[in-house]
Amino acid sequence: MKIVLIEPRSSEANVYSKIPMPLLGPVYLGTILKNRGHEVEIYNEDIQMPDYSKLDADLIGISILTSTAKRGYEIAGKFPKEKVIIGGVHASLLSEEAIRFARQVVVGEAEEVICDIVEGRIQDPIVRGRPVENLDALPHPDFSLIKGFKFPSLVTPISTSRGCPFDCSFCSVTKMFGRKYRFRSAEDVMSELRSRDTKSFFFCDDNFSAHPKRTRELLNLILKNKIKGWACQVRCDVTKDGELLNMMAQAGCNAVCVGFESINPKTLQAYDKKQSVEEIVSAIRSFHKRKIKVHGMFVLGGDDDSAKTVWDTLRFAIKQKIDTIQMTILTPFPGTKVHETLEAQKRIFTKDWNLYDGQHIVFRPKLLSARELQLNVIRAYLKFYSLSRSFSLLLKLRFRNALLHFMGHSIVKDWVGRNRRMHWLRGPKTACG
Ligand code: B12
Ligand code: SF4
Repeated sequence: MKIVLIEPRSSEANVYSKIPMPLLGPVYLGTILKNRGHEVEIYNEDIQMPDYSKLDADLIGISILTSTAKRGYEIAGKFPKEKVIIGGVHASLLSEEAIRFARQVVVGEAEEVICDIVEGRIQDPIVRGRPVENLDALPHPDFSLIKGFKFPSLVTPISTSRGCPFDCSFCSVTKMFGRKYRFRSAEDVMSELRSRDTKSFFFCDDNFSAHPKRTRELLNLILKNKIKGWACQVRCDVTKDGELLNMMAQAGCNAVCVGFESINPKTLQAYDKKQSVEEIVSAIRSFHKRKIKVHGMFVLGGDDDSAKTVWDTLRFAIKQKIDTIQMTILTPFPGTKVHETLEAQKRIFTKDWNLYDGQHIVFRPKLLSARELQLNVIRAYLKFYSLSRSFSLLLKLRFRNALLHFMGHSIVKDWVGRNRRMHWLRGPKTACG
């Protein structure tokens, strides 16, 4: 059978758009189907746009996040419904919506059901996937299936675990992958790392150091195999284990993405983040001491956040010398606690999923208007990524940070250009309208 899997582009450039990184879901599924003898092509629209007038296949599989859902439904509309299946985080959380555009929708992880669906043994419209218990049993994702994906790639994503025991109120991960951590063995991860033609790796696990013993084993192997230049996502609490942190630095970790979320203690509590501002400060110092760059991610717009919180966050980021930041506006993704609360309080004013990308405000905050929060976040962002700060980094010969700041500047400027009129703050829209 000929199968085409598609990852839709997001409606607007986001902070990461300059470094196209595919979601692993379609690549895992494509690899399984290829190994089964099917003919598979994967399109990531940010990497290569398919020519839809010529594209034909027996089955089209579309992977959607909330921010790419509308585009995904638009793509689905180009094909007869009986050829289309949809999966991914958004489809899993709102399967009743997604099924209007497809013959079948998969809720959750799809590796264990995909062949049965494609080969017609499962025919239910909404199919419950199953969490993969033995992640080592999965094939290594074959990126050559992605049209236009160049080797050596700039960065290759790799996943070594699934699930997260925390349950932060704004996050979709636990609803999608469950609260139980599942891990690949260090050996299996290492054999994947060794096989890749790439300049760097991004461990896209939600928490790379969730299982310190396994992480140590993996770091030892990475050290032995001299794999250099990688980044990962961690929580602040990793820095409490100085020895593990030393190993990460020695094993070539050059940057970490950390969900600091807020410097307002009340907001940290409301998000159920289970970390304090003191822990954030100490974590940044510990990373920097070991020359690991910090990408700090903040979520603004909790009920205790005011305009002052936005500017306090900016001052904090500059004072603590965080290398790069992402100032996301709280987004009530379907299925999250934040969504339930804001929906019950009738504070969500648009369900235009294109706006659910963390950069557009879609609900009424408590202590300031939606417009004020939006403007303050963008202005603070512009200050952080200002040209003067970028040039000053350049003069200090901090080339990597200077480059990222220039990129940040151009992305925020583009955003301002496109959103100057703040059209979505004027009238409500529906999910698919
Ligand atoms: C790597 C990553 C990124 C990368 C690359 C993302 C990309 N290409 O879109 C970067 C850093 C660029 C990024 C950016 C963003 N991200 Co992100 N990201 C991730 C992360 C950490 C891993 C993704 C991954 O590969 N997972 C592992 C694979 C195996 O899972 P999967 O792709 O979901 O696939 C499985 C199922 O969904 C299903 N499936 C998937 N596709 C299909 C298709 C078919 C046909 C079928 C049947 C089944 C199916 O089966 C797969 C195998 O089990 C996830 C968190 C997570 N744990 O998933 C967040 C996550 C996906 N991101 C999220 C968000 C919000 C964003 C941003 C909007 C904001 C931000 N954080 O900056 C942007 C927007 C990106 C965009 N495309 O518009 C949210 C999405 C929430 C939602 N409801 O949509 C997540 C879940 C994180 C979270 N904390 O909630 N992200
Ligand atoms: S934000 Fe991070 S720690 Fe919190 S639930 Fe999501 S993945 Fe887990």
